[in-house]
Formats: sequence, C-alpha cells, structure tokens
Amino acid sequence: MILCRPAIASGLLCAGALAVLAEASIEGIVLLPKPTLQPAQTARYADKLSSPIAPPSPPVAVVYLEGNFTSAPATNTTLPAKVVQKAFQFSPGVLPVQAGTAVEFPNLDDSYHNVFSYSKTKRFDLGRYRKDEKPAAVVFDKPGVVKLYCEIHEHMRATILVLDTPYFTKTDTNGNFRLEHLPAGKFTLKAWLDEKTQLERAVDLSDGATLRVDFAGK
Ligand SMILES: [Cu+2]
Repeated sequence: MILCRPAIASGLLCAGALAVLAEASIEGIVLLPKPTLQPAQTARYADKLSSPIAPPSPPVAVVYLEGNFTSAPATNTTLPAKVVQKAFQFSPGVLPVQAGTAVEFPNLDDSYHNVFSYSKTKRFDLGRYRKDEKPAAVVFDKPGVVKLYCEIHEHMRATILVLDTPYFTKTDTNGNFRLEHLPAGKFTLKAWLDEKTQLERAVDLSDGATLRVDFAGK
C-alpha cells in the first residue's frame, strides 16, 4: 500500500497487482502408481516400423478444483491443447482440457497414424494422415473421459480428461503439483489418476494463502 501512495495515476495498476497477490494457491503431492511396462516392442508390426517404439509416458495425475465459481476465467492452465504422435506413442499420455477446448493431433512420425475414439464423451475418427498433413482440431464440448487409440498401432493409448472447470493442472512424474490464481472460497479439490482412481478433498481457500494438500492414496 505504501508503494502505491506517491503515484495516484498508477492506482489501478497497484490494485491489479494486489488482486494477483490476493489469489489463492494449492500445492501438494499425489502418490502415483508405479509405471507399468507395456509390451509395445512385441507388437506384431514393431519390426516393420521406420523407427523404434518409444516407451509410454510415465503415469501422472490431473489435479483440479471444482465448485461454483462466480467469475471464472476461460482457462487457467498453461498446458498446450495438443496430443502429438511421436516415436509411435501419444504425447502427453494424459491431457486435461476445459470443456469447449479444441485439441490438435499432429503426427511427428514418418509413418501414417489414425487417431480415433469410441468414448461416449466424444466419438471421432481422424482417418489416416502423415506428418505433412494436418487433420482438423477436435472440440471436446462435454466433460468426461475420452480414450484415444490409433487404428494402425494398437499399443498406442492416451486419455483426454475433459473438465468442467478452468482450474486444473498435471502433476510431474513424482506427483508434485501447484495450482495458482485460484479464487477464495470453499471448493472440492480432485485428483484423477485413472478411470478407477479418483481422490478428492474439501478445501477452504483464503486470499493470498497457499494451501498444502497431499493425496497419499486410497
Ligand atoms: Cu499410429
């Protein structure tokens, strides 16, 4: 406040800075499952591919805040809305998006891929496409789980988690997460590990404070 006093003209700027400082944050850790080895190398087509199959992405959790937000932003994440195909794997293995987000599926391999999903949340089939082709982005308009597959390479798996909230992030591979620029109030913090494992905790967020929440498992 003292810093703001000399320049009345910058009053708005100071108010903005204070509003940012007043936002709540949550940080913590989610106990993640051990990575399981997919038998991708034994896929019947493995020796016919132009390059080796990369290992699948290690497991991470999606952490998000749910509740009634009075003035929520369109989005609060820095994660790109993209699932690439690279070295015959999807990357990332899990992509959280807010409902209404358009996701691109670029092919970075020197082979065809064919991304599709039969999930109830979103059904689509991009058909076969190469590196230099650009299939249309898919808009995920309904919250839920969308499982991705490749019609050509059956070992390829990924999940898009469509969320009804702008406040979400992913843990790192050690389970650490940090959610920032959150509103104050009472909400539910959820951790999504897979379709069978979801954890949640009631949280009471205060302006300017960082809450510590650890999900130690079921
Ligand atoms: Cu493929």
